[in-house]
Amino acid sequence: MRLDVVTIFPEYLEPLNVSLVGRARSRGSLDVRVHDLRDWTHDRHRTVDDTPFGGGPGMVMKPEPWGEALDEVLASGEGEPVLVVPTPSGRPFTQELAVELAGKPWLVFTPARYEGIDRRVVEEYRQRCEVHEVSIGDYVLAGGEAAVLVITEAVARLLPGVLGNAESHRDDSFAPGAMANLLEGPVYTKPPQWRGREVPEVLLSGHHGRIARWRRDEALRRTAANRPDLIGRCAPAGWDKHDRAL
Ligand code: 6GU
Repeated sequence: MRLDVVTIFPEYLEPLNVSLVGRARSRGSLDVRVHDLRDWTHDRHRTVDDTPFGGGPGMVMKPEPWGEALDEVLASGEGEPVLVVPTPSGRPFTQELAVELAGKPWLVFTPARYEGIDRRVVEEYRQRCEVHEVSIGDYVLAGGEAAVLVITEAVARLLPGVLGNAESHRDDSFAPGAMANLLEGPVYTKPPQWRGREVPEVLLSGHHGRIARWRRDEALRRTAANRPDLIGRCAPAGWDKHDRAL
């Protein structure tokens, strides 16, 4: 998969050299290219923003540098690019959208600063390619770069060969399947006793059916406590059959 990021803070994307995404890059599963938006300005001050028409606070990113940058980036590869525009006004980023984006060959991110990008830019590129305006949650960041890191990590770990164990996203919270819409429960490793605290006995029992049932109960408890909004989206019908199969 190819990823392009156009930003006025290229150094903000340094974490893409680290950990899972960094490894995916050095192994060749990911081709990441970070571009400085100011390379497509032509004035002495490399201006990327201006005051909003209609008045109001803050500044708006000018359309011309974005247009020149995206024209050049989109022309630099073959295949269908998908534009991902991080914005607090976008559609919520979910695991479902992560899975959808992980199936695309080429993502182009346009993280903005200030009050956002002149609206005509999204309108222009909607006519040329698939565009997703995406928000990572109900809070406001100073810019979209952190959102690009979030989305990239969620997508990269779904790519074939990027996670060590292909099974490790089967049980993810929000993954489809029997446990869909339940948060993951607690996990334990050795030693079996630590500071007087025991690992729940059922996990040492070797009884896969009982373990599956216990994990589901814990997952339900956590979901009810932390995300009561998800409980209504659970499908309990398949649960017992799922447990007995294990
Ligand atoms: Cl994608 N951008 C900004 N600036 N703030 C956000 C966001 C994105 N998602 C949630 N808040």
